Amino acid sequence: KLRYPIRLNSAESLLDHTIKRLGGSRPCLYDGVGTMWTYAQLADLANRISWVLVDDLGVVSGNRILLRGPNSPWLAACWLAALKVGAVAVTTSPMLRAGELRTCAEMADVDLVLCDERYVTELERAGLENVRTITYGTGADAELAWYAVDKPAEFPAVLTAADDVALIGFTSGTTGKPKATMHFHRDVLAIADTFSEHILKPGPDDVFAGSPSLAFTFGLGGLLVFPLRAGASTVLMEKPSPDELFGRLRELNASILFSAPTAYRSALNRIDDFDFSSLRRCVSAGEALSGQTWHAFREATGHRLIDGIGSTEMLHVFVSECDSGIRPGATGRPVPGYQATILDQDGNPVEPGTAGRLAVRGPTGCRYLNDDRQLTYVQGGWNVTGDTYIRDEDGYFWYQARSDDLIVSSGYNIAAPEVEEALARHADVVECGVVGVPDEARGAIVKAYVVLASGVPTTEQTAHELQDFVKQQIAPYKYPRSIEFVTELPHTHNGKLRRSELRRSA
Ligand code: 3SK
Repeated sequence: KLRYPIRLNSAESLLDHTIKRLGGSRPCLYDGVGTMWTYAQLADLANRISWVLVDDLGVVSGNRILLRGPNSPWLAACWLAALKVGAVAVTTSPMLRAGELRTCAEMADVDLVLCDERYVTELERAGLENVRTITYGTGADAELAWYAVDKPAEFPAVLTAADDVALIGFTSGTTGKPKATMHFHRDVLAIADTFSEHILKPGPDDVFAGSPSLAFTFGLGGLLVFPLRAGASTVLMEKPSPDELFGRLRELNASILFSAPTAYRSALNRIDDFDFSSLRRCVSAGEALSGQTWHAFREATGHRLIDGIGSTEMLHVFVSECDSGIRPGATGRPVPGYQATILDQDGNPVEPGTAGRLAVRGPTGCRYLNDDRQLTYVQGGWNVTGDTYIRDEDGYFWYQARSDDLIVSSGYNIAAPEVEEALARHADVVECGVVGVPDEARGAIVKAYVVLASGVPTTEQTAHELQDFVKQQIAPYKYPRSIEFVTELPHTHNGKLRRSELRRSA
């Protein structure tokens, strides 16, 4: 069982304690374009930002600071500073549009926004009232650098409690209304001391790399928390495509890679262009990894992909396996520190071999902010996920399907109703229904069935116009890659759309 002191500031543990242990001159963050930050340099910047937050911006413990920007050393420093001053870091995807940003800011009751200077337009469009925005980054106009320049390089971390909220992360709900999940300071360390410690087993010489955003807790753990906890270094590139990332692994000397099955599958098509020889660990999560992809990757590279399932609710991965413990096609067994079971519809455990809902408990757990869905997610002490699994006699967990209307496409969770809502705002759309359909490259893609207003041509041009329209309304990765025009949609007796029927005909 993990034990942490009652008073704990996770940013202090990750930064100051690592520096005490290993010294400040070790490499810490590489931005992928020429600048390497040592631990001392990152601490210096995070401390100066901490002073700005407290002295210039009046931040006090418990204030919520929304962070917006792509992966970068500045984003990492802002996140660490927010935690150091006892505030709550509210991480958001840089792809969010104005309406989505407004929803997140309102749900989290945000007091301040720290925004990458290149990402302010949508934030301005969001029109947040009584919320100050400070821009950060390396450009001449970025405000935070100006405030920080004459601040002290040391900042004594606020003595937060282990159970104080450190972080709010968002996850898309099945209704399209996002859910805000709260995580304590001890949770931040617990994900490193469970999955990372037992499955990745990192040391100071490891170099972490990957493409997930720090706004997704998968990326936050894999590209920031795990490396800092181990005194290792990490590469924070801005939105690298899989090809770009895989093409640079050797040059970056990357040893631990965080990616998704879609990217590993696409790498297999061009395997001779990539050099995976510096890697020690390849993590695959965010969507189901097939045994077929696992074997093909092993054959092509010699590496055993490490599959894992986690959730924003649980902060990171809770079922996984490594080395010779891996069974291709199975997600794995509960990570040490976690327990997992399969429950039937009434919440009772089922026998091995029977499909049911995966439920988990351990040092982290679901705490929704102000959301009734807490009552369905946590039942009898178990966190009941939205995934259907089978456990075999040996305790391995095998993924079967999503239990709800969430579409997992290239690792992105996309709520069907949210895409429907965006499409339905178009004047030519009378009605629409959105489902996920299997796709070899992406796991699934978003498909929309659309009833058009009379006289509107059912052409490719109309489909493109609708796709562009959706991209303007919500984060572009949510747009329907496939659109089929129909004359009517199936409904239940009380008028609800029958997505299950659309799924069957897809
Ligand atoms: O499996 C996932 O989707 C996930 C979500 C959050 C954090 C970590 C993971 C693997």
